[in-house]
Amino acid sequence: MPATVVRHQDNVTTRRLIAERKPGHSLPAPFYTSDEIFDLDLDAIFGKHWIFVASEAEIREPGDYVTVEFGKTSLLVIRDDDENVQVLHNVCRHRGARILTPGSGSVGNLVCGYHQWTYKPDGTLIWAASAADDFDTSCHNLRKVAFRSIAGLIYVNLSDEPNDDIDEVASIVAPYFEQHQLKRAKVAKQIDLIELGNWKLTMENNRECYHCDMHPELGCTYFITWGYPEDAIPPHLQETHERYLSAEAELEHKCVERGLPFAGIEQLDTRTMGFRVQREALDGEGESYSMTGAKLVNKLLGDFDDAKLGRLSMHTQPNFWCHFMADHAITFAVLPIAPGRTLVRTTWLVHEDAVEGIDYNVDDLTYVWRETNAQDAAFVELAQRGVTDPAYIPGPYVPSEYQVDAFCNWYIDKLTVHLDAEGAE
Ligand code: 3BY
Ligand code: FES
Ligand code: FE
Repeated sequence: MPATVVRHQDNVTTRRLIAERKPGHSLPAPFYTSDEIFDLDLDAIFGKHWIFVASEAEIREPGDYVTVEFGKTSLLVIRDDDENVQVLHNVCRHRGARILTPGSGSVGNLVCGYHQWTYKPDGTLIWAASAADDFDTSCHNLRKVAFRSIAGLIYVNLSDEPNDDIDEVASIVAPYFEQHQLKRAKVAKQIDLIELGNWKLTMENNRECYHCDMHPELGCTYFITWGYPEDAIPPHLQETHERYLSAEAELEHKCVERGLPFAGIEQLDTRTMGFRVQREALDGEGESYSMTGAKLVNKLLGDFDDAKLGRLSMHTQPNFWCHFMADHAITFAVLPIAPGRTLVRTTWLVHEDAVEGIDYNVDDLTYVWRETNAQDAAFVELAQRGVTDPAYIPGPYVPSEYQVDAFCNWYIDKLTVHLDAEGAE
C-alpha cells in the first residue's frame, strides 16, 4: 500500500478524534498515546510553530552552544564569531551524521566526527578533506533554522515559510523583560528531567494551579489563587486572595515608579501564537522562590536595586513558560521525545557577576523548583497511565482550568489547520 494511502487513513482517524473532542474536556486518549498523532504533533505543531529552545544567557561567548532535541530533530543553538546567535540543523552536509552529541559546551569550529568536514559556528563549510577540485563548499553549509530572540528568549520555527505570529507577541512582551537584562545573565544550573507522559499532559499540568496545594515548597511563596477567575475563588481561599490583592497593589505601585510594565495580558485565542504575560506578587518576603520568600541571589539581575519585585511570568504556546524575579530567572522548555516521554529542561539564570558560593548557592537556588518539578512529573506520569487505561473517558475542566482548555483549543485548531492544508494539496 503506498504511503500516501496510509497517511490519508491516519488523517481520517485524526479528524474523527478531533470531531469527538468535547470543548472544556480533556482530549480523547489517542492524542496522548498514539504514535501517529505524536508524529503529526511533530509536523503540525513542532514543525510549523514558534518553539522556545534556549535563552541567550546559555550561549554567552563565541563558540558556546547548546543542543536541543525534539522528535527526530536536533538543533545547534550557537553564538558565532561575530557574536550573533545562529540556529543550525545538527546534520552534516556530507552524509548526514550528527555533528555534536546532545549537551552544551564551547567549540572553535564544528567538526563532524565522521570524515571531519569542518564548519564555522555560523554554519559555513570551510574544510572538506580530499574533495574534488570543483567541489563548491558554499553549497554545503549547515542548514539554518529561522529564529527570533525576544529579549534574549530564543524561539525557532522549522517551517520553510515561518508564520509571523511571533512578531506581534514580541513587541507586546519584550518591554516586560527588558529591565531583567537576560543578555547579562549566566546559567547557574540547568536540569533535564524526563517525564513519563505525553508532552501535552506536561503542558496541561503547567496551565493550571488546581493541583498547587500539592506543591508545599512552591506554596510558601506562590499565591494559590493563581489562575482562578475573580468570581470563582473558593471560600476557603478568600483570605489568601485578600493578602494577594494587597501585595499586588503594593507591587503595582512599585512597578509604575520603576517603569516596569505591570498589567497582565492574556491572548490565549487561536488566532496567534497564544501567550500570557503577568507580573505578580509573591507571598512571604515577596522576593523569590525560597521557603520564606527571601531572595536567593545577592547580586540582582540587570540594574535592580530592590529584590521585592514578585515574579514576572510568561507562557507561550505550545512549549514554554518562565518566571523572572529580581534575583534570578527560570525558563522551562518542553520537548517531546516519544508519545509517553517528554523532556522538561529547566534553566536557572543569575546575574553574570554573581559568584557561586558567595552570592548564591546552587542547591538553595534550585530547591523549590526541583521539588515542584518532581511533583509535577509524578502527576504527569499518573495522568499518562490513566489515559492509557481503556476505561479513560475525557473529563471536564473546572473554571480555574480555563488555561488548560485554551491550550487544548489552540492545539486542536493548529492541528485542524495543518490537516486542511494537507488535504488541499
Ligand atoms: O508555572 C506557573 O505559572 C504555575 C506554577 C505552578 C503551576 N503553574 C500553574
Ligand atoms: Fe560528516 Fe562525513 S558525515 S563528514
Ligand atoms: Fe504543578
